[in-house]
Amino acid sequence: MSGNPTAGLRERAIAVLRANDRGGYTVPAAGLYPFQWNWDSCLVALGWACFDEARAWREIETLFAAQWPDGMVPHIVFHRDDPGYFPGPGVWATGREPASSGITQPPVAASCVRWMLERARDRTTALAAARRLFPKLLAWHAWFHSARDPEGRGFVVTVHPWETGMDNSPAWDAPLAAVAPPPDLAPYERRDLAHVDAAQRPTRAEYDRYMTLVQLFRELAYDSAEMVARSPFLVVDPATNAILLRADRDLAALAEILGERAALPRIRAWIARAETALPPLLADPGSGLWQAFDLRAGRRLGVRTHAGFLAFLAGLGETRLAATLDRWADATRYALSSVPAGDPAFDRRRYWRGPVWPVANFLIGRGTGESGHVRLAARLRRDTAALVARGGFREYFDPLDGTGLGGSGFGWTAAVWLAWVDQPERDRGSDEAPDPLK
Ligand code: 9WN
Repeated sequence: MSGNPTAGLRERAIAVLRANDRGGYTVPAAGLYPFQWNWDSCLVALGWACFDEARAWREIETLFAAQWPDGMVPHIVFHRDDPGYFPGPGVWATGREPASSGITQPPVAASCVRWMLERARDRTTALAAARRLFPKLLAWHAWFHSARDPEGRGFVVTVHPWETGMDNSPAWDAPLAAVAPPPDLAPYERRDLAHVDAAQRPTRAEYDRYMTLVQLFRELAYDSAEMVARSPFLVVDPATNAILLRADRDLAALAEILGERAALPRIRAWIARAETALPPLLADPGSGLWQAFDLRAGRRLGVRTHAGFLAFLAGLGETRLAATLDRWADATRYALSSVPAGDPAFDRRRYWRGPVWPVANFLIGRGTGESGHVRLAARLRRDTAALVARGGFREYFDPLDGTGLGGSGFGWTAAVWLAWVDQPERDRGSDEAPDPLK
């Protein structure tokens, strides 16, 4: 329809995924991110599932082909080398086949597999793929709940900002300040700045600390127990924990559907432990916002970021958190800024320190919608639609004027369009249902 700003975007989103397809896996953005990233791939599969289900399943299976013997699924798989990104396989030097990094990323896979299975038109292919994936998903979750929660306390720990997927979030400023780059830190050259304006990326000081941690983990031969024992950066990330709890619930649902009932007691125990441990550890008493906890300093960090709203995705968002979200959204032209406007850390164009991320809007929108806050969910969806219609499939956006930022032709932004923004009402929660806030 002429005059409709969203006309043609479905076709353009499909074209983005096809252009980023490297044969079995999808790069997040050509040039800037030339490999397979863990949570990008799982979310991108939701986009593929809207027009090519077989290809969607292949995306997730390709990722899990790089699973480590201990169950860990790496944050990057280097199917082939590419000089356009740093640090590449030679720097990580994990000695794995296929080559991969030695840290992980938020575990969205089980949730994506469940969504894909429940919507599948081709049930036979979907059931077969889900059956193959189930033991691998279970092994990854088991790794999280043991290697990253060795004392069984009900929360998992994170050893590198890259594991959170929200690299330069202001939540990591204090714990990262405690990471001292050694005098022998190997010299390196960043490649991201060849693709994106430096004002929209992490700083040199942050990269020095990212690389200090990589160098340490390499020296520790990527031994999980050693990494947790020795990493100077050790945090409880609200995003990773909320996503894992949600993924555990989806894994339990998968176990029911697939007849894998023997796994249920174990999964239910993980869920029960997390439900008890997470709210008192992470929720700010005033706002209900989940905030990162610094285990080395022994304190909740008190830093406000959009990650805290993922409590909804975990099924643990309180009513006062919805009121907090409402106020936060009102403070910018486009919701949801990654840091609240007016906060001293707010930096409208710098990556995870202010911009709106469509992928975060999707996860938070899902959670709020399912928790009954449908007006908030509809708002996140509407603003995401407006940003993409205005600026294209960018990595992130300025929350004040909507300028598109970071990478272009971005995989998970296209996927979020296909799997959420462009979906019929039944798949995104009714915009008309009663809102508990009203
Ligand atoms: C480091 C690919 C990834 C995302 C992360 C995002 C960014 C990488 C980087 O890009 O991180 O893993 O080099 O900046 O922060 O969430 O998965 O899109």
